Order: sequence, then structure tokens, then C-alpha cells
Amino acid sequence: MKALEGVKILDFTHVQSGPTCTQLLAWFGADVIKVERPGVGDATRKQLVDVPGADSLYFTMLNHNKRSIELNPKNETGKQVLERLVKTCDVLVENFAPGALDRMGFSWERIQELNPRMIMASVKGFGPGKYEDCKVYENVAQCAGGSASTTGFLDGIPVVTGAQIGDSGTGLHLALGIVTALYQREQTGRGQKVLAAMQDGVLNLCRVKLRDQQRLKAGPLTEYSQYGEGIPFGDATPRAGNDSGGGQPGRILKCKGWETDPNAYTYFITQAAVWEKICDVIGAPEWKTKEGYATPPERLDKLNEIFDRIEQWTMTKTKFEVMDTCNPFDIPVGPILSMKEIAEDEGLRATGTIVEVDHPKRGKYLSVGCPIKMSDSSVEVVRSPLLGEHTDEILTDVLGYSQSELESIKQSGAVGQAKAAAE
Ligand code: CAO
Repeated sequence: MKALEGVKILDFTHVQSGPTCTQLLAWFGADVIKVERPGVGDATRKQLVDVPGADSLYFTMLNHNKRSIELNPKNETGKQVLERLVKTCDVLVENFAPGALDRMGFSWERIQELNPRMIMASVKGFGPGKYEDCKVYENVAQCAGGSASTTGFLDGIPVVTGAQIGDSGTGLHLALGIVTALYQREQTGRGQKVLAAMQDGVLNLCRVKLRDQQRLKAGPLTEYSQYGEGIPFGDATPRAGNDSGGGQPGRILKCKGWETDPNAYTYFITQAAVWEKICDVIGAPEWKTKEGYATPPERLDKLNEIFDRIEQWTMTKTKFEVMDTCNPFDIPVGPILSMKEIAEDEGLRATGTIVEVDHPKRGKYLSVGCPIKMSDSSVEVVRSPLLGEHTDEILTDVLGYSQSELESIKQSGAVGQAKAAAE
């Protein structure tokens, strides 16, 4: 049995944020029914296409373990089918532009009328307030949530990160909201509305920078490299390059091969507790007793010199040799892994963090597996559905329509023309 077995999700999500959430719930065992516009489907099916005629990796990697029904709720029959889905399911998840669900005739009030136990979960760009009606994409959220202003180098422009903290990050937040609401429903018998705003999700992940914003009032942020370099602070948390956020100085340093390999680098933290071991490992034992080098505060104005010296050592080793050498001494280091290296990592495949999936139209491809491992609820990643692949079975097996009703629903145009062929 899986953790969320028996939970039915009406998945009205598209693009990335919502689908991340419902894919997680599907991995945990929920029956996720993805409702897609007939003949069109989730826009990402046709975005960044690499295999002509097949769903894109953008779509497939966000929609595993789901079933797809083509359904147009703007058609009268389609509306009735959607009403039956609302009555049958436990959770409705959506990330349409603000107001789209209301325009379809499915306001929160209407949903509660149809099914008081329904949990209605939404991703929106912003929470209530002056921007609540805005459409929002990943990088907008990274900027509005405080991430971009605090990412990058002091002398450069704000930078967005490759980690999709606005979309996938908010999807994760929403998934937690949903399972929490399901838990509360056990006690109250009632559903509730769950909102995860992308700005809020990004800020939640950037909280250390809001911490630093407040610390600025008490004086300069001494663990930031600019302090040791004598550069004054302004009135907002600055960009800190690759400084480590936790107060222990850290930098990205070159390793053997950096001249030709853009990822021949290591992250290196001069953790105070292992300072003496660092001195020994890099061949600078004199620092252990040298005046002005013994304690972390004394070293703050010497970080450039210290990291330059450490880099002289890391440049003699590959990033993996640095890891192998430093790990036994508890010196925190980490190789800068390229996506190529990650894709080929046997360990990640062994744990199911990276999985190979077979797809009838695109063949084999790699995807991320479930990043959360549970001892009593295993995850088997199942390929994403073709558009409308499960329309018939959802109408009959899940919603209980008879064959003749199925035919008349099809005649009405509510579910599109043809059932996609899997093979
Ligand atoms: N049948 C018929 N119509 C359907 C349908 C279906 N099965 N599913 C959706 N639609 C309609 C909606 O009703 C809506 O119509 P109206 O505008 O007439 O009400 C329309 O499709 C498009 O919805 P949308 O406005 O959400 O889509 P968009 O591509 O214009 O905007 C996005 C995309 C992501 C910017 C917007 O949905 C949004 O802001 N979502 C919330 C924030 C979010 O999740 N952002 C992250 C997305 S991942 O990068």
C-alpha cells in the first residue's frame, strides 16, 4: 500500500508549479486525474520539443504517475462531468491565472456546495493584495520573493538561480498544504482552501536573507566577504557571490582541469572547528600558530589570501580528490557537479533519485524520481499519460457513466474527438 492510496486528486494544473505538486502526490499513491483541454492539453506538451511528435521532456518529467482526461468544462456537458469529478475527488489542485476557475463556473463557494469535503489547492503568483491578479512565471517569483536581489556578485546585476524555486518550490509547499488539510479533514470532516503564493514560497526559501536584512541594523555582516574587503554595506541585504550563508566562510575554488572544464571547481568551507586540519591538509601548518590567523574573527580580513592559498592546493587535485581528501577530516567540501555527471551518477540511479523511463512515443529518457524516500510507501515512476489516454476509463470506472452515456458525452464534444493510442 502507498501512503496516499485512496485519495483522488482532480488535477487542473499546467506548466510547472502545479504539476510538480500533483506528481509528488501521485508518487505517494494518490490517484491523480489530470484534466486537459481537448485536443490541446497542457501547453508544456508542445514546448521545448526534442522528439518531433512526442510529448516534450518538459511535460513528461512533471506528469508521471497521472491519468489524463480531455475535458472542456466550458461545454455544458463538460461542466456536468466536471461537477461529477468534483463530487468524486478529495482534492482539486489548480494553478490557473487568478479568476480562471471562477470564470469556468467553479468558484470556491460552488465547489463547497458540490462537495463540502473538497480541499481546493491553488498556486498563484502573489497572495491577496495589489498584485493578486497578476500572472506569474518562475523568474518573476524569484525576483519578487527576494532571491534575485540576493543572488549574484556584489558588482553585478541581480541573478536568477537554475533551481526552480518559484515553480517547483511552490509546488512542494502546496503539496505539504494539501496533505496537512487532508489530515485536518480527518478531524473536522470539512475541506478547505489551500493557497501557496509563489512570492511567499520563494521568500520562505530565502529567509536567511531576511534574517541578514535585520542584522544590518546591528552593524555590518561580518561573515560576508565584502566586510573583510572593507566595502561598506548599503541598507539592504547585498549579493554575496558564493559566500556561504551560515557564517562559516566558504568559496568556490578551482580544481585540476579548470582551464578547460567549466565545472572543475569545488565548494570549500573553512569551518572553524576543523581549521587546524585545513591548515595541515593544504600544507599551511604555520597558520595554526601564526598571529592573526587563529580565530575566525581574526581571519575575516584575510579571507582572500586564505582562499587563494587553499585554491593553490585544490588546483592540484580533481574536485573528487578534494572531496576524498577532505571528507575524512570533516572538512566540508562539495564538487560542482555538472548535469552530465549527475545524469551518469550510478549512486543516484541506485536510490531512484534519477530514473530511466520508457515512453511509447519518445523511447527511453531520464527523469528525477521522488526525492523523498519513505520506508513504507515505495515509489515506482510510471511514464506520463498521453493526452486523453484515460478519458474513457475515468468516465466509466471512476465516474460511473454507462457506455451509452459515454457515447453521448463524446457526441457533445466535451471530451475531444479521439482517445490517444498508447502504442
Ligand atoms: N478546457 C477549456 N478551457 C480550459 C481548460 C480546459 N480543460 N483548462 C484551462 N482552460 C482555460 C482557462 O479557463 C483559461 O481561460 P480564461 O482565461 O478564458 O478564463 C485559459 O484556459 C488559460 O488559463 P491561464 O490564464 O491560466 O493560462 P495562461 O497560459 O494564459 O497563463 C500562467 C499561464 C502560468 C501565467 C497562469 O496560469 C498563472 O499565472 N498561474 C498561476 C501562477 C503559476 O502557477 N505560475 C507558474 C506557472 S509555471 O511557470
